[in-house]
Amino acid sequence: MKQVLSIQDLSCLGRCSLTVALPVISAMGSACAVLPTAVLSTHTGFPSPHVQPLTENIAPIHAHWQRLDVRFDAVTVGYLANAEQVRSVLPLLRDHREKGSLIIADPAMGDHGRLYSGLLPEHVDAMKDICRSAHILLPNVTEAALLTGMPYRSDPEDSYLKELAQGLLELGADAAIVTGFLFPNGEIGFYGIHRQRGSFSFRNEHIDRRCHGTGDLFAAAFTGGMMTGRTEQESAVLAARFVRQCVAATPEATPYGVAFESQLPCLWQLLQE
Ligand code: PXL
Repeated sequence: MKQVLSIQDLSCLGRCSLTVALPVISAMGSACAVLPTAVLSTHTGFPSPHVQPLTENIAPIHAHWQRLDVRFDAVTVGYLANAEQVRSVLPLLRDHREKGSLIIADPAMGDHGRLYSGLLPEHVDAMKDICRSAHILLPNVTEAALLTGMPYRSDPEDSYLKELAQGLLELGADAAIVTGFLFPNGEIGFYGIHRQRGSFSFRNEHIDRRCHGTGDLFAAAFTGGMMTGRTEQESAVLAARFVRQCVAATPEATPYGVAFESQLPCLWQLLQE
């Protein structure tokens, strides 16, 4: 059985980060270990959440795993609470990269052209170092623009996406997939580029229901797909189809996240196709 480590916050309410990664990666047949980097009463899309960073736990947990000689097939990293916390995750990522883990980074730090509430501009530079240690990057358009220094565009053309994705590869990853992009014809999709295998993209009917946590859901399903031996492109298509099914099953847009629970059995079916 494949072993995945998911490094991100535990938001007690609001279906994102670990509360999405654990069920999805498990349902796809991999064991999911967790490194909770902060506890929040809710994600930061709710007003004034209680935030307790757990930064001081990261190095001792890493040290214990080193003594146990723990290895993971993949290490995924998502939302981190502040720049200091981002920096504290780096030694663990570099260590596991050397041990042969696939490092997948979803540099979750903003949307709709802005940083998430509570994050400071220094977060972007720190996140660039995480991206330099990763094999695969999964940013949305906002995050890709922040990481590459390109302007954010809400209605970009293919040429802009291509430039964004190529700029991301310059950080050193093997592949970058810009997710959750709304095309001018109303479809939603992703644009990916692989250093050796070239570019790929995918479009889906867009359901106009602004749901929180779709990026986290995509990253989790993508990781689960990679652990079944699929390529980046195949895993991204699988993840995009799963996210769409989950959004379709969500009765209304609320900050409580995507109603993915009823779709977990369908995930198994998607894996059989
Ligand atoms: O879905 C990304 C995310 C994860 N974790 C926390 C967040 C957000 C986005 O707002 O606030 C705590």
